[in-house]
Amino acid sequence: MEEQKSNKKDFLSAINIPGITSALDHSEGLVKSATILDETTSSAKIVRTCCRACISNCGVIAHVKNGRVVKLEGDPENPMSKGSMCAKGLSGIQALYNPNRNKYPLLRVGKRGENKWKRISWDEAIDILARKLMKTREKYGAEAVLCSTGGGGNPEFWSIARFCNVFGTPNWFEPGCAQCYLPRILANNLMYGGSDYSIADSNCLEIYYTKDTPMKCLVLWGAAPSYSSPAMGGGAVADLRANGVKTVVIDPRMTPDAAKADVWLPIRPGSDVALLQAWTRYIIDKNLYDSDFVLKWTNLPYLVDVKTKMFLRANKSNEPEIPDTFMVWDTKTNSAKPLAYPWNDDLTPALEGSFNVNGVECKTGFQLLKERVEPYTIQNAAEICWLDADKLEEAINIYAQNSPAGLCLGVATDQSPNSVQAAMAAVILNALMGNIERPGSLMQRFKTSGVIPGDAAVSTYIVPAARKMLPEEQLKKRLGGTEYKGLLFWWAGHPASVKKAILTGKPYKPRVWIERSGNKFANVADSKSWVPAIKEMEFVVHMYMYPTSFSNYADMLLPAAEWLETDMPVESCNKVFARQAVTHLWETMDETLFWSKLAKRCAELGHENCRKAFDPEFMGGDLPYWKDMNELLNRCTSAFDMTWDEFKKKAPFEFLPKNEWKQYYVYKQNNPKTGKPRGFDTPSKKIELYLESLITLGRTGMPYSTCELPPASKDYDPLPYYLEPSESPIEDSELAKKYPLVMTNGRLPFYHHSTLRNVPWLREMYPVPEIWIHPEAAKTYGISHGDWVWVESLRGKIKAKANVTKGINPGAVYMERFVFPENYHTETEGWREMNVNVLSKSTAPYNDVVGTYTLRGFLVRVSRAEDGPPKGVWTKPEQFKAWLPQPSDPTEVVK
Ligand SMILES: Nc1nc2c(c(=O)[nH]1)N[C@H]1C(S)=C(S)[C@@H](COP(=O)(O)OP(=O)(O)OC[C@H]3O[C@@H](n4cnc5c(=O)[nH]c(N)nc54)[C@H](O)[C@@H]3O)O[C@H]1N2
Ligand SMILES: Nc1nc2c(c(=O)[nH]1)N[C@H]1C(S)=C(S)[C@@H](COP(=O)(O)OP(=O)(O)OC[C@H]3O[C@@H](n4cnc5c(=O)[nH]c(N)nc54)[C@H](O)[C@@H]3O)O[C@H]1N2
Ligand code: SF4
Ligand SMILES: [Mo]
Repeated sequence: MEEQKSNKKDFLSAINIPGITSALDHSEGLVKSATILDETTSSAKIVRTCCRACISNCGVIAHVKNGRVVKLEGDPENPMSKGSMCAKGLSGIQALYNPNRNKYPLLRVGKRGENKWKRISWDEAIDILARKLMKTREKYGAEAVLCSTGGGGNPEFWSIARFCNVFGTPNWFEPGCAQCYLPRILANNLMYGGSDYSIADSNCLEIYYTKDTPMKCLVLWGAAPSYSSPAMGGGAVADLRANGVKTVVIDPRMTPDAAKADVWLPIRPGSDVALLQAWTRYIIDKNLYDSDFVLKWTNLPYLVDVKTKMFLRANKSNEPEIPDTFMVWDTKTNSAKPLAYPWNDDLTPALEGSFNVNGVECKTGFQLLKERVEPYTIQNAAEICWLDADKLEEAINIYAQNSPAGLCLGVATDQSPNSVQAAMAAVILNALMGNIERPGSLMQRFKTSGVIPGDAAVSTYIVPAARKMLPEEQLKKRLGGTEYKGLLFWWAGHPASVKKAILTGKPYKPRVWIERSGNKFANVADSKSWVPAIKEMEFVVHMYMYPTSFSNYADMLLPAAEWLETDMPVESCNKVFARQAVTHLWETMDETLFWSKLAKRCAELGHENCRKAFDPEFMGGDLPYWKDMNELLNRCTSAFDMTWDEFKKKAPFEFLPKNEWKQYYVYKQNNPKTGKPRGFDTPSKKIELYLESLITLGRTGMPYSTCELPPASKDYDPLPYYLEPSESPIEDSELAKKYPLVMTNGRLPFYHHSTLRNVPWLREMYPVPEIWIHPEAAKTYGISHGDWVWVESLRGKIKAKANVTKGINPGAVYMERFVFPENYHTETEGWREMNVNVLSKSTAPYNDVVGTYTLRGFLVRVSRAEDGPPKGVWTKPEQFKAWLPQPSDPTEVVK
């Protein structure tokens, strides 16, 4: 306990929230954490590792004494975190040694929710579970097994998809996915084939060597890296600003990044695509775009058959390296002509216009885009988005007049049914200005190390998803899979369709559920609506580091390892690092191993595909399952001709010098097979701003499916369109009378999703969630700063503490998801009290491509609560003492 006290001062001085502290000082090392060494740790063993308390992978130096971690500090060699760590990471010791950790596998003995368990061995647990899975498969089909994972922070996201593919169930989901990142990476993948533009997810590797980039302007659109990527993106953005990069922030709230922006646009939540369209219209109208790049390297000059919505083709290619030949309108000869890839100087293709080609009505892609954005004048967008028209125009000009620039989306636009369209519109805005693959732009195809062998869409995880293992007939049974084919990019299911199937039994009923993440009730929309569904399940397993509210509904609890107990290679720009276990506690297990053990037991019980998944010959190029972690890790580090042990000793090291790793203008590189420029990784080799492949995806599942699927109920739209939120303050005046405020959310720097509410240091800093409300609105509803308030939507009612601030759009309110471990075994179960997902919406409309539901931008009302905080909730520092680490805990010395 004393040790904890003495370190707390260091902790508070070390936490890094760049915007809150001095943004300008970041390069000088807010957390040049070497300075926080003290005498209690100086004789300790030093272990170099990487944090994983959120989706970043900050470099960490752990101090270990007698096998016990006593201190954490940032690793200055990490090119992205540069020696910084945030509050979440620095409090890792309190998470690791938390007395409430899941320590052993447990089997329920009392009634569900009674919290009575018996300890069993891992072998027993895996055997019981494997038998249950096999029986379910035999009786109802493998599809009756449902798995779910956390997206944010699970170090091995794909291990669950892999198990499902091998076992034969198409049904797993993640509460992020269509609500997080998928819309963005899908749009980037289909439109140009490279990495996306999302700093908040610790991407955009262009920005980390901040002195080298010629970037002049950065637009943070619904992204708050100083909160969501404090030690990495937040720090880099602060350094860029210090170097003179202009910033524009589009966010309903005055975040630390907004506070330092050249222009802040406090947009109405959920209205982003209207604003994106207005930016496009303005840039086209005023001829601000890079016309040479647009003409030569995007597909906008190609002619589209207005009726079929498909491009006219002079011929089709069967070679993946060689694109089809498309038609353009040649203004010199006034006729349609094929344009041989990549360009023909003899032609003068029209960028805009409508033409008749042999009786077929055609328009260029550019013309269709121009018509699409036509309604979104500055004035209209200002009205729709509740913004000041002059500020809006100023913001566009800052972006358009300061190239090279980057326009970055965060997760905000992923969280409404208009998600994929926002992601597409942002690619369009980057591409129109030529901000792709040039120095100073966010969208790049830099080289990678090969240490991450995955076949997965997102390659920060070492476990590949083994998609081909899922039989075609099983893929066709994926709940929501036919309608929302964009999910195929992540090979995932649609949560709302899964819930419906459990409740109705149609088209069939999932019966066994393995869940492996934090508190699901905090992360899924309309969380109350899940309760009857969970109760329907015959068998529920929860695998996590701690029990959560979800554990109340489980029949088996499995103890997962904390990041300080796990091993994994980590890539960071042009360097590789080793996350290495610094200790092992109780009987916790790295999940990367758990899923292979489960597959092995199923194989022993007669599951043929599970057996084959261990056979290197059968798996061919795909990674076979591993009997232990060393086998997997050795395979990964073989990319460097090293064993994991050798790698651990050598790491960190550069896998390429900075200048070779950063490759710009990849599209201009010669492709030796064709003798032509390599182009972009799209069917046309051009940037596909008119996204024809979205139509193909909706009709067939290609290019992501392993077989042709039946078409979705309607074609996906190849151009972005604006969809007004279904609970609209503008169009539904009856509803808006009852629920007048638009609710939104955004990251808290102290927590990662539902996690860490059991960490004393963090709960002391932010014990209960605040609702941000503008003084005008607060006055209207009789609320003062610090009041307890009720917040209600059509779906439920929760409490929050009022933060009355001018830093929010007057028509909007903001609060985050929150859970209370101190209440897990009470009536409210710790998730019903102050969790904004009690209010959010999981019913239609869904995004047409990926099925996104409404986490942000729905309507609420607020009123003063006379009776103080919810029952049982802890707010005082001394209350958290119960969660302090116990010095007597067993600890294994890792050699
Ligand atoms: N209203 C609203 N809802 C939201 C959001 C929002 O902004 N507003 N955000 C959405 C987004 S973007 C996301 S990504 C989701 C997040 O939803 P989830 O990912 O379900 O969130 P958590 O389960 O809280 O976080 C996952 C946690 O898993 C833990 N973990 C790490 N390693 C392991 C492991 O090996 N095994 C197990 N079992 N667990 C491990 C980590 O603590 C990690 O933080 O929530 C979504 N829900
Ligand atoms: N501390 C912490 N860091 C995290 C996480 C965490 O839970 N905690 N989660 C990780 C994950 S999984 C993700 S996806 C990333 C997300 O990282 P970010 O994209 O930065 O996520 P948020 O802070 O949720 O949302 C960004 C901003 O969008 C604003 N916003 C809300 N509604 C709207 C809107 O309608 N339009 C616009 N333009 N802006 C809006 C919010 O006020 C917020 O400031 O963060 C990652 N990092
Ligand atoms: S940002 Fe914080 S929690 Fe995330 S990896 Fe870095 S130190 Fe850990
Ligand atoms: Mo996320």
